Amino acid sequence: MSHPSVEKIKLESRHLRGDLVAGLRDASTGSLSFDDQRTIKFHGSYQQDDRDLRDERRRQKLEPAHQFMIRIRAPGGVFTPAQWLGLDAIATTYANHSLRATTRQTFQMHGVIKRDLKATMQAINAAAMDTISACGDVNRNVLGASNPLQSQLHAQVHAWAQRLSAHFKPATRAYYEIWLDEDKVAESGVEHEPIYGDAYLPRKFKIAIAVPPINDVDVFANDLGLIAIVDAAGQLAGFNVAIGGSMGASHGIPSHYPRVANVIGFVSPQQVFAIAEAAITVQRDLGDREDRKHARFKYTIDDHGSDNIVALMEARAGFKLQPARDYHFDHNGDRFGWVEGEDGLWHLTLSLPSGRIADFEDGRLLLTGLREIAKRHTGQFRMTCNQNVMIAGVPAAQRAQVDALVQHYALDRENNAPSAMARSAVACVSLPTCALAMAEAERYLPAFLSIVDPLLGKYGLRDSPILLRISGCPNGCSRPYLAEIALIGRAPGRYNLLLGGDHRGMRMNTLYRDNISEAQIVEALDPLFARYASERQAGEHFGDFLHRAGIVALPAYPTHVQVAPQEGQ
Ligand code: SRM
Ligand code: SF4
Repeated sequence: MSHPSVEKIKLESRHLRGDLVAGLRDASTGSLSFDDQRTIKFHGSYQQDDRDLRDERRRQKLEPAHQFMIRIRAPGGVFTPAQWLGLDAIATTYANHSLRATTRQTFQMHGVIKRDLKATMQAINAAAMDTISACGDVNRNVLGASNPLQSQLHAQVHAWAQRLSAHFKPATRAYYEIWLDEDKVAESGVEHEPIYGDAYLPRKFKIAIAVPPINDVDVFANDLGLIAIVDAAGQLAGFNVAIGGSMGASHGIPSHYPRVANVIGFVSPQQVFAIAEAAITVQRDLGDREDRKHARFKYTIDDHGSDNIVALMEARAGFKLQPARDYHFDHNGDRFGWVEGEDGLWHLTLSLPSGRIADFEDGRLLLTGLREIAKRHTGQFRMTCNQNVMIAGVPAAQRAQVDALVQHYALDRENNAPSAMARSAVACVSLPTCALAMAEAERYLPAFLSIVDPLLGKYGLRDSPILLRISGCPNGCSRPYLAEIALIGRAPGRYNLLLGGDHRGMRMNTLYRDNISEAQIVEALDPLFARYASERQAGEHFGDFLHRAGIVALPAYPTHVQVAPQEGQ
């Protein structure tokens, strides 16, 4: 059966309403119609099925075990303890008893069945959160640095993430009508989407704000990156603007490639909305609406030429970009353990196993432990873009109480993980819920680490912060192309091995071995670890070493960040 194109579905959805109300009421199936499966993404949910059960259900002639993933909109990734407890209660009532911290600073819940979907959405709303445009062809969750050291700047950047998220929220009241029973305010044509228009964007659009020297948001992996520039007094002077980052790729299709964003200039805080709106509307108007694999902003930029796109953005914004300001990134990972903020409050970053917060069968009670902290905590929870959590804003006097709970519930990979690599490793969700997965990722990470750890130990590299990222397919949800070592799923048990990203999120890695097994991965890494251990220079990171030693080639544009002329150049 042929299906209408996503463009047609969007246009005919009456501003994202589709037939969702009727589809949700239909008790004869656990599924939604093809069209509504596309429409519901804009409301922050994906229809999935448990792929572990697929074959068995097919054999039994049953429909797939349909279920829904729900993603929270959380610009800047900040949650109050009350919101945390709300999410915990929702996950244990309606979902699969786990919360999944994502690489975009928010939570997903898996396993919600259609019958419970509306009640789940209402519970999320009652807990003062929503899921609007967490997925779909719109601006997605806006990332903001979680850097705890510069508390004042964090607050400002967080406010910007909130503002941008609110500004680019679709205007339609569809979400409120469908999920919260708000009176119907509009039928077709009555409502107006001032930024998106009736067909929304050709594809998803992502914005992130980084605060140098920490690139914890991987700002260059975003369609629009803002790099906070601080003046001599430590105040926010404005932002360098970077455009055209995105990780998605396909095996064997060279025209579908990952790309880092390039820095195109500087804007003052007063100019941020205008330049962001210019980027989004240029992409709305010029983006490819025929081929969804070629529809991200990066392709619009590469097809039309970066200079032309920048000129168009400037014309729409009504001003010229200033020359980019000087900035420097040290690293793109999280810093674990306690740090004191400028305001004298303390912040504890805990390393979570691929972001999965559950009570595991092996006895680790992460969900329970973090719930106990949330019951007592008076500050915030800040999610990082590396699937970790920060217990933020803890008065010095309350640190011991938090420490005791962390220890009691063994909440921290920091203490439990044998290697620095294990602490910072990121793996996407992949199987069993992700429809696009080709190989395991989250579920494979512990097994892979248990094999690589002895290897690191053999060469005295357990304390070396080598960045490992695994994705179950080339879409790159763990941003694997920016890792020093990446595994990208090809088929069950088989991966591409990519090497040589830097530790600052500014240089992508390159393909080292194609479609290999676990044994072959280990065989490939062993001699490289040996050489790194004996030949590295002081402070040299693994990815940089691989380049200096000529083991991987310096990747060509667009695989490393290019910067427009900076002030004074
Ligand atoms: Fe992603 C699709 C999970 C961050 C690039 N991503 C998916 C879907 C929804 C699969 C699908 O379309 O059916 C995955 C759901 C799996 C599941 O069962 O939950 C999924 N993506 C995730 C998360 C949960 C990964 C994680 O382990 O944390 C992240 C949720 C982010 C969030 O909270 O909003 C997630 N995805 C990313 C990132 C990283 C980022 O944004 O910094 C990327 C790379 C950056 C980018 O956008 O290019 C990413 N996801 C993709 C793509 C490739 C897009 C492309 O333009 O080619 C797809 C496939 C698609 O859209 O067709 C995808
Ligand atoms: Fe699924 Fe692929 Fe994204 Fe992993 S990278 S969550 S397998 S789409």
